[in-house]
Amino acid sequence: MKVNRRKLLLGAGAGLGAAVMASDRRAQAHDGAAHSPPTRTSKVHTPDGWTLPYRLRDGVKEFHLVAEAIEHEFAPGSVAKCWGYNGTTPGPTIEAVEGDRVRILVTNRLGEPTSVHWHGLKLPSGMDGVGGLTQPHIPPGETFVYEFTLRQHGTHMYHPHSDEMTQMAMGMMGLFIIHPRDGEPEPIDRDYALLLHNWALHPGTFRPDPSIMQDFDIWTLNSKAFPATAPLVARTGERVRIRIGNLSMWNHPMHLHGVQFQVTGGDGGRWPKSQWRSEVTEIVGVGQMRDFEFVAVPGDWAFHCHMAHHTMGPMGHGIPNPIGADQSEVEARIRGFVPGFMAMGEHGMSEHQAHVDAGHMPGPKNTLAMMAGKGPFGNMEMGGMFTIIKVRDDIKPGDFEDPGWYRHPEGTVAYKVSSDPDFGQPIRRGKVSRSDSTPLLRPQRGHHNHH
Ligand SMILES: [Cu+2]
Repeated sequence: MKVNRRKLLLGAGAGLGAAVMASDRRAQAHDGAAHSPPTRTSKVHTPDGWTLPYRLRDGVKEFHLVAEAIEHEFAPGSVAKCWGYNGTTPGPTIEAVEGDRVRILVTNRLGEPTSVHWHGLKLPSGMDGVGGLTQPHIPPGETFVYEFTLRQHGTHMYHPHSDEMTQMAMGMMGLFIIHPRDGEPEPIDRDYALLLHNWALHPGTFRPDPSIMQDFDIWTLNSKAFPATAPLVARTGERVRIRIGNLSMWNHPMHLHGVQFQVTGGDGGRWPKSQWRSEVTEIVGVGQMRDFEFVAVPGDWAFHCHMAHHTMGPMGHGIPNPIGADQSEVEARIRGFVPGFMAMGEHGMSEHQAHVDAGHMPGPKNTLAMMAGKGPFGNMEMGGMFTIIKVRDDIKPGDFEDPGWYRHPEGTVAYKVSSDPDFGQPIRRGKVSRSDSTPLLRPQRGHHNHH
């Protein structure tokens, strides 16, 4: 029976059969019985996420997505009411194999209509999920069925095409990964998938603001902000792939330390080997996908967006640039009416974290520190779209547990040779500004600093 159905579907002259089957499928979609037990094909590891199990019904892989409101934690201290699929943002990763026929039920448990667009997939126009254009929007409470055959492989995505701005801003998105039928050109030992996103969760509020166009303040990998992002673990010598999709509203130059990776695929699926190229930073544009591959070398390697504001937690916008400004007088005056006020930023922003750590700055409720992340050598002063690739010699296959901090071989860590700012005979050109320099180099001055 399975064979017949498949033949009907794939056969050329299946007109009548297809019509009969269409009604058959509708009936099946409505009856919850006669399922095979859920199966999980998970070759890809979605850090901080998961792969959606499917049920095999008459040779079709059947997935069920539920669009719904959820509670989500970006990192400890920052919780929000978001929208997602099956309880999470991003929604679960859908994995299947080239040639599979998939049926995806979508139940709408939101308060407004939705639809799902299968971003990058080749499919019949009526399965493309554009509400109003290719199908009616799915009203609240209803379940629609999408069904198509996968005729490609690579890294793809899914997201709503109904009130898209709001629903994506609230977290509705997921990865759709199709494995090649005939294997990989280079065998992959660790296959990771990350979805880039941005959020406008104003400090002290609990719902992302969908009206924001540029002033996003939380930048995430799989909806987690560093230091809450899971590390990507690998064993020395393993071939690692990181698939990256971008459903945020900014382009992200993703930068990997320690190795040159090869870009092996993009929006159009996997690229022929002759088109692979070595990079250390690759822009993943809005709505794009890229596949990075490299052979793991031991260490703790930063992997992050290179837009410096995207590796930050929420910060106050529109503040004057304090770098180089002596704020001691102003600070004393403001303290007169705001006890505990602390001016900062004179020497750069890194003192910010030190103040937060010292308890000087409790900050507003429900937000993240602007710069966070503790490393074995102190504060990392990073947040947002940042994680760590942790490569060790003794990681077992299939082990994704955080192995802790890297133990550097002796003599391989940068070290101190002097505490004197005037140390050595550095070669300089131009004029050195004393006002922004380390305080030890400054002319001594009292509390009242008149010009
Ligand atoms: Cu970025």
